[in-house]
Amino acid sequence: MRVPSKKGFIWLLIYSLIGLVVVMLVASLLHLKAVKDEPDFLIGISQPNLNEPRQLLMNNEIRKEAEKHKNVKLIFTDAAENSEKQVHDVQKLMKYGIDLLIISLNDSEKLTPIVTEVYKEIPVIVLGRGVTGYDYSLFIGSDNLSIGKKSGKLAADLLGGAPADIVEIKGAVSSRSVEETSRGFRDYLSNSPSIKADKVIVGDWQRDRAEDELSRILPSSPGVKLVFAHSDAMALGAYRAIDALGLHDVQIIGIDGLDTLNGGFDLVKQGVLSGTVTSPTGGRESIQYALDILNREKVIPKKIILGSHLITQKNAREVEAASDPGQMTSRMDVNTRKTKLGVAVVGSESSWRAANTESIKNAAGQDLNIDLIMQNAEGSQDKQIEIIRNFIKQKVDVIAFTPIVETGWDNVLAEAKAAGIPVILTDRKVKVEDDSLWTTFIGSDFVEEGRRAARWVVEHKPVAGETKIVELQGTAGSAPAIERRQGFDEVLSQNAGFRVIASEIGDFTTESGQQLMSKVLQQGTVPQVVFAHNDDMALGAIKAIEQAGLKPGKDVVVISVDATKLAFQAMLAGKLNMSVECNPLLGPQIIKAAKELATGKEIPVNIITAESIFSQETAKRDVSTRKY
Ligand code: GZL
Repeated sequence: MRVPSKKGFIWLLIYSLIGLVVVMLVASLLHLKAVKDEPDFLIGISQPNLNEPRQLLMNNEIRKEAEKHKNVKLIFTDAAENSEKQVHDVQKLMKYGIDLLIISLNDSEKLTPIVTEVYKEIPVIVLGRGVTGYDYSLFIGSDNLSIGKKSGKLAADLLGGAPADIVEIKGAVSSRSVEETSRGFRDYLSNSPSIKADKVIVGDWQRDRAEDELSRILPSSPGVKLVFAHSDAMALGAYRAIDALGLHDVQIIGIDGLDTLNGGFDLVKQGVLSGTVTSPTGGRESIQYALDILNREKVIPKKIILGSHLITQKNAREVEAASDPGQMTSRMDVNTRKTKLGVAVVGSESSWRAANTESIKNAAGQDLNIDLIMQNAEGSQDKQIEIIRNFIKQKVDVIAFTPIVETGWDNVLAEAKAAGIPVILTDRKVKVEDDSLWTTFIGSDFVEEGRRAARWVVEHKPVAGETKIVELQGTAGSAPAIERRQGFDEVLSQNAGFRVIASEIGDFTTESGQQLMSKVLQQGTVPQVVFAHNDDMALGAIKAIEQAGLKPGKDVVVISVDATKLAFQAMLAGKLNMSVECNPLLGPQIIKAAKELATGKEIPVNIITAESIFSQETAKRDVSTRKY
């Protein structure tokens, strides 16, 4: 082999060095890209205490879910039941530079200010006990009223109608979630006059405090046959007190149903508790949504309400088997066939409705694992029921529909349940005897929409004297009409100087808005404000106001709900003053929920969309961002 000349050797060395530099450069760029693609997220978790089993399990669920993601780091704090300390814990976490805060509040009122402050800088997920107001990214909790009702039913079933006194052990005083649980419990027991629940003690969520308080009152309360504790930890304390007093005819029920040693599930299997109602901690979901938020996923709900189930000595074993992943026989193998989703839409009603229907079609069309069957009820409940029955005959995997009105669904939903087909309520809720007839609700908080409308009127009071208001209601019996009116009246009743002089029933169409407003004006009354339950009726009212020779938006303030493009055009024209957002773009969440249900996965019982309000002042700025 010819030995390279000195000059040739030097060139060989130069080329080798260049090659080495290029390889190193590419490697570092790839590493940088990998690092860039996977930013590290630091998540702070602020716990009110760590002596409640529930909070400990919450942390374990958070850790377990976070371990699936290499780029997630966690910092936990424990406020030891002290609200001032929890405020300091949050401030300390902020100093560490966390990217997102997950907080379970020690006290809603005392912690709301710091949550509001933090929310101005980073996303905040509130777990379990809620804050007042809406200054947070996402709330994950349980339906306390429903849990209370389930507990009331459990108590009544266990007592079998025999006369009995009950001791209720509350978690805390003046906590909204505690009062909702207690209200649900007492609402149900109001059907059982032989049961008295006059004795109430407070256990501060602690086992030992519950034991001490109950030991104090039981000896002088011989009629007590059942103790209802707002947590299984306090229920265990109740058991220790009852056992120490040698009482054998007092039953105990709790809440949480944690599947841990001495958790409610375990205590029911041991026979210590007669039953409990599950209240999932939300720890797993908090990390899943935290990553959606940090990765800027497009659709983040405002509230996630997790389902709760009754655990008794009769069903504990089968519930355990059903919840064991090894036993879980998924309803279908999502990889082998598509999810057949039957959707019964309301029909043409408003521009909101059109956007809502389009959103579902688009989301289904973009998902290869969805086989969508969409049928139009043309505004008829009877037709909607007929469509649902057809879906049952076709053995669809999941049914989704917007109930045109709240009532009249018990039979057809019972048929769907009997056929083993989960039902998603989209946009509007139902009123049925048995809430297990539907699986999840995806939509808005209509009561809050009504409150927001009224708060705007109060803040923008058009006249010094009494403000006369005309309300144009949506379809009679529909959830949005009932609940928007409820929220509107609730806030107005807290403020003097406002009077609803007419509340007319429309049907969410432009025509009904115009007819109703004309009728009111022809009676000779000119209101200062018109509140229409949706934009379409507001646009109809605007036409009627103009026909009467008045200037909508000036002579008469007009506000509505939906915040559709038509509303923005009216606001830009100065004819509509404000519109409360009601987001129709539910398609992605509906498709996601349908696919999860089809595999037998449990999903939240309520998924509430995030919404705000839009006014004339900001319409020009916001109109370009609107998607419907
Ligand atoms: C609300 C929805 C209402 C809209 C109307 O979620 O049900 O029905 O506000 C629509 O525009 O017609």
